[in-house]
Parts: sequence; structure tokens; C-alpha cells
Amino acid sequence: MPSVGAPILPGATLGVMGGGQLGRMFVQAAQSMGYFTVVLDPDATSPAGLVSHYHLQADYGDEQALAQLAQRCDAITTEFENVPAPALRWLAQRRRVSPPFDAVAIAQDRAREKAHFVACGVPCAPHAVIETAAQLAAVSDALLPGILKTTRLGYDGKGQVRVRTRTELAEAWTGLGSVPCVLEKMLPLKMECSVIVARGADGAMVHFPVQRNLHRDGILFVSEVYDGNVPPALTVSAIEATRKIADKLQYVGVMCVEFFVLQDDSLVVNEMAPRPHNSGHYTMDACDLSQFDLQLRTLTGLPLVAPRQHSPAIMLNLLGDLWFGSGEIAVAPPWSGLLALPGARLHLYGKDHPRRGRKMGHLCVTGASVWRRASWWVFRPRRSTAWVPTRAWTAQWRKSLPPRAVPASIR
Ligand code: AIR
Repeated sequence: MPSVGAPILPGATLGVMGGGQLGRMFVQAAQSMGYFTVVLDPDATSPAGLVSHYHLQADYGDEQALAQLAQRCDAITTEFENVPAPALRWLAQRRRVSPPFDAVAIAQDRAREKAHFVACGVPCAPHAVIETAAQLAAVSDALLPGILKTTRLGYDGKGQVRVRTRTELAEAWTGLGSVPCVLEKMLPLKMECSVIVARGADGAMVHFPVQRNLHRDGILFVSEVYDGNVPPALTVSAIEATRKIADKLQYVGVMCVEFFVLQDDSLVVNEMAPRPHNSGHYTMDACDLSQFDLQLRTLTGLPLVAPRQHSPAIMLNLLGDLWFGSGEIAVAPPWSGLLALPGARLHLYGKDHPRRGRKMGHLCVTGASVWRRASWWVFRPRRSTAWVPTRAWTAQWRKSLPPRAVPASIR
């Protein structure tokens, strides 16, 4: 095992646990620096497996595959917090692994994650852990209406149910299989934002600008990053809180922390992701170093340089819904409409099964003059789509659009 201080240089082989789009973009960043890559993922056509030098097609807990990964790689990272923490621990006994498995284990469990936020002195939403019928019965009415979330294995709105009454809460808990859950009080949100930091093994930390995010049905839809997207005082508090959260974990790697901004302008932490994040995809096109470049640097021990945003950006997620404009047969959207827009960059993840709500790609728009046209192309209501924007959503979206004249200065 290399010592923490010795950088792992280009030409070495890096492994990724998980083969989704986040792994794919990491693999592409690593390959562009001259590293070789191995992806471990059970899916024969996983987005990262398809572009990696090697693909070990196996379950994340498969001992033989883990042994092969350790044998082939000089260092290993992960792209999906649902990868079992014990597998990461096993790998960490043999190779350099980041993020650390204990940080991943905390992020995998909403109850432990909330306890970590509290320990860091960062406010989070009032909540209660529900593991037993007795805890369900003891829940305070003050937490309703709320959102019931499974403590484990949830992402992109999966494993979450909104509940207004005690009856709905009981039904939702049964519907989720009576597994351990956290009930969070629904809060009056003004906006959502997130912060991405990269922390090295020596404790040095750099961060990206604060992203302002808009969700649709629990899935990130738009991230906007330009001067003035979030009030400056909140920007400072969000970055400070994220640094505390990463420091207390002795974290190594890229981490994203998501926040709610309440109507009274207070900041409340929502959740953390021990990996690059969807809200940071704009960094590939709008910054001199992307979140995947920094994942690579923290993993290999290469110098951590503060990233600089050179263009204001809007990132729009391209969900599987776009493939189902008219009926149930998936048809690729007419990309030429988007590709004709100057300053719009299309990223597709090579997923062969579009599904409604599935992240198929994203669009990064750095040309301010085409923001509205690009947003409308992605967002416009299509006949026979399952999701039709409500008036309130449309109003929120319009309000969230940046002004046509974008301030020249970028943080
Ligand atoms: N991911 C990880 N946590 C949240 C998200 N969205 C990414 C990872 C994972 C992929 O989404 O890259 O591998 C899974 O996507 P899907 O569409 O197969 O569910």
C-alpha cells in the first residue's frame, strides 16, 4: 500500500466501485490524465463500464471481483453511496481508498448522517427516527406534515413519501416495508443550494461556488451558478458548514452538502453525498477544474488547486421523460434543436434503457443569450408526458432564471 504522502502518478491504474454516470465522468477525467481505469459494476452495459479500460462485471460485494480490483488498482474510489461500506473497508485494508468507508457508512444512513450534522453544530430539519411501531406511535404532531425517508438505499427521491396526517404516516411506513426511516418536518423553503468541497489527505480543502438548485419530483432538475444566485451571507454560511462537516469526518475526496434556505433566510442542512454530485456537473464546462478532476487529485494525492469558475452556467438534467414524448415507446429526443444553440454543451451517459425520472444526460449552458431557449427546450410541456408542470412550478422556474445581462464577475 502506498504511503498517504506519495502521489500516485499518471500511468497507474485507478478503480471505481459503481458504473453509473458519476463513475463514467470520473473515468473520463482519469483517462485524460493518462491513468488506466477499472470499473466494478454488475451491469454489462453500465455507463462507466462502457468507457473504462477494464470492467469487472460483478456485484459490489463479490469477493473474487473485489480481490481482482485490489490487485489491479493502485487506488480505488466510489461513485454511488449504495456501494456497501464493508466492501470499501475490505479494499481500504489493501489499497488507498477514498472516500473513507466510515464517512460513506455515515452518509448511507440518514439517522447517522443527521447525528453527524448535529455534532458539527450545523442545523438540520426537525426529525425523528422511526425503527419500531412504538417510535411511530410516539412521533410528535409537530413533525407533520413531513417527509418519511428510508434511512438507507435512497437516492433521487427514491424511498421518500410525503405525509400530512398520522394515518398517512402509518400507511407510508408500512408501504416502505416498515424499514428504519426518518420523518422530517416539511419546511417552508425559499430555495435549495449545495456546496461541493474537495479535501485532501493532509486536510487541505478547496470548494466550488455555491450551486442554486431546483428539483422536480425529488430529482434535481436545474442547477444555476452565477454571481448573485444565492445571497452572499448564505454563501459564506453554506461553505463554512460544509467545511465543518467534511473536517469532522477527516474526509478525503469530493463531498457535496445540500441545504435548504427557509423563508426567513435561515440555512438548514439537508443531506451529504460522499462523492461528486449532479449539481456539480457544470464544473466540467464552466470551471478550469471539474469536480471529477478534484476527485482524481484527492484520490491520487496530486496537488489540490482551488478551482476557478470562468463562465456563468446553468445545468439542466435530461431525464428519461424526454424520450417518451408521445407514448410508451422510447424515442431519442431531436438533439439538433439543442446542438444548434451556441454555448450549450450536451452530455449523454450512454444508458441503453431510458425510464421516466432516470438521469440520461445533462445540458450545460454557458451562453447567457440561449439560457431561456435551452431551458424551455428541456422543460417545455410535451403532450402525453406523465409530468406536466404546474403553474406554481413554472412561476418558480421563471423567477429562478438568471437575468439576461449576467454580471461579468464570477466568484
Ligand atoms: N448517482 C449516485 N447517487 C445518486 C446518483 N444519481 C448516480 C451514480 C449511480 C447512478 O446514478 O452514478 O451509479 C445510478 O443511475 P441509474 O439511472 O442507473 O439509477
